[in-house]
Amino acid sequence: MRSAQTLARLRGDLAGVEDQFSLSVIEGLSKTRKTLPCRYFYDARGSELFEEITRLPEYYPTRTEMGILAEHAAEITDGIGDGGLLVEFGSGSSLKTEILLDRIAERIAYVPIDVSEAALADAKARLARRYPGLDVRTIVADFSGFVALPDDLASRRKTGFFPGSTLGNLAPKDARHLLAGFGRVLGDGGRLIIGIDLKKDPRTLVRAYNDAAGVTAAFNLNLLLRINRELGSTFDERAFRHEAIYDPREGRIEMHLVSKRDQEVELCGRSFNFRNGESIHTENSYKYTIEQFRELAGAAGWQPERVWTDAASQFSVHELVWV
Ligand code: AVJ
Repeated sequence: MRSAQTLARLRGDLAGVEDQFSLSVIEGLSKTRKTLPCRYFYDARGSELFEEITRLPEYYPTRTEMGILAEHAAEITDGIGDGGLLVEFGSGSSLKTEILLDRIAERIAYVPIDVSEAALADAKARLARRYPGLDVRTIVADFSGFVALPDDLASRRKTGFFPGSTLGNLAPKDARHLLAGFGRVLGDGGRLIIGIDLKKDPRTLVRAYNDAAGVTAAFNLNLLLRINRELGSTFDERAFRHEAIYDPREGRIEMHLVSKRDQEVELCGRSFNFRNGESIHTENSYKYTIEQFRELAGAAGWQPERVWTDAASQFSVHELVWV
């Protein structure tokens, strides 16, 4: 563990490095146990590889969640209500949302929130064609901060939508804070529909993050290529291998990039050393039981209501109310 002082000194050294990406990469690689933040997986190539992951036979979450949403769409959209507001946190392409919009588009307003202006523009154009009666109000923002909803819609009944088990990337404490933040955005009486991956046989979990075709490996290794391209570093991606392990104590899948040999990498005028077998921890994906997630939601200030799951109990979709 590094002391707060060491980190503060490191930040001081980084005074000249202004952008957030290089800052977090340098900070992560300077730790005794090296890390890289998983939010940087999603450049153009990474987003393409993630799309490919969602279609893999081993990666059950996406298709299972979509099956649950489709099967229970009537109950879920009942909760949104006529004249309601559907607020999606990190909406991306808004593809899963269509399962709900198919039933209620002309009776609600839809507020997709995403950091990518381009993704929002694409989604808005597609939705306008598909649902001419839908009122779409895009907001370019990072959903981890407070987002003010449009003033003229303030009195509407509000439902947040956060599918994909994206919450699983956060440690429980951070997950609790994010959930509480959603509550503050949606306000009293607000609802949240959230997709959460469930605990299961570790072999099934590990296979989902270490597929036979090697797509997840390419997705993980692409992070090094992105860092080379955007920060001018000298990573040789062939000198690292993808690893996915399940930690039953933490209840999480961990993805790592493991160095295949002793090596040195140059980045922003610094050099970083990797021992043979040393890992860079690139992602956590926490898994919950239904009860564990309801407890976490409760600790964040949400009242758990209905929960829907698939026949094999692989994935869950929860309805929460902010009281
Ligand atoms: C989109 C964050 C939910 O953790 O399952 C897929 C990302 N990483 N395969 C997940 C991911 C490796 C995914 N989330």
